[in-house]
Amino acid sequence: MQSNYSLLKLPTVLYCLPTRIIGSRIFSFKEVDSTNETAMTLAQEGAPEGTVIIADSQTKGRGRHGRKWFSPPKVGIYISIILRPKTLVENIRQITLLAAIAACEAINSHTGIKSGIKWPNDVIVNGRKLAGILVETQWKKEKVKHLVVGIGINVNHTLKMFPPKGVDAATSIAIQSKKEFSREELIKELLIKLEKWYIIYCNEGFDQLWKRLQKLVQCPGGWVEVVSLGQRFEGEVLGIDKNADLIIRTGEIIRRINQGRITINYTQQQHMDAIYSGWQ
Ligand code: BT5
Repeated sequence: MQSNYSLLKLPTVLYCLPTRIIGSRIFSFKEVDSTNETAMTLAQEGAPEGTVIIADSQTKGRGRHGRKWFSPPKVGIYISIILRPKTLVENIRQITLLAAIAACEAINSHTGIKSGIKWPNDVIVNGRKLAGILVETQWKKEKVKHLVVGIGINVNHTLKMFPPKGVDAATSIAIQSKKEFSREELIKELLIKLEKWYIIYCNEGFDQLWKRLQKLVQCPGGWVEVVSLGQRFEGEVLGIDKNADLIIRTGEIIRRINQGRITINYTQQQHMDAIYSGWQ
């Protein structure tokens, strides 16, 4: 682990977590380049499952495919958790959705906001991004050795804090609820939810999570634009299948998407209105 990071005193609410695995060790930093980077290094050094890295800010917070995660101090949650599930690397999308469910549930129960999940890794509210998940892994012969679940949540940001470019359609809990919230309390809630779903996943597989997703996924019936494996197309979202793939229908063609980025263009109602007005 990089040694030039200064550790912060752990918030008291995180001392006695009612969890067995997640939060067994917590490292809290003032600033790191990326909590995922720090967690990956610790995991390689043999840190136990459930080790948590928290930072007040990140200088190189990252998203998928080299994208950046805007991580200013004092307002956001930047957290990474080391896990060692006995699973194949092809199931990583399931873990991303597991983390999205936990983040969504923690935000909703703690703040009263009604956020939802935008496949594969966003928590959104009113079409704006509130949180993002980045799962990174090391594997051997298709088996996961360890993985890091990175979660970034915009908690107390004001609109003015977001940079004019590079953070499309972002929002925060404070913007949505017109109220500030304790980041520490929210972290506690998040870790409890993560542990709950992780134990279910380890014991029973993806089934229960898939059922929960049916309530939390934002765009079934919606019309989306998909960019996946260099292809761009539009279609109607039919749902998420039990492999955590997104199912899209474009006319007669049904596609299963296992990676990519979607943009929600219409709600189901707008989609129906568009079809209806096309008939006139
Ligand atoms: C993600 O990537 O959404 C995953 C973000 C994961 C961040 C956490 S923070 C703790 C841990 N340590 C890390 O270094 N990372 C994880 P992606 O789907 O690729 O979305 C990235 C895009 O989201 C960017 O290109 C921006 O458009 C937008 N974005 C960047 N920062 C944002 C923010 N704070 N709020 C909302 N949107 C943001």
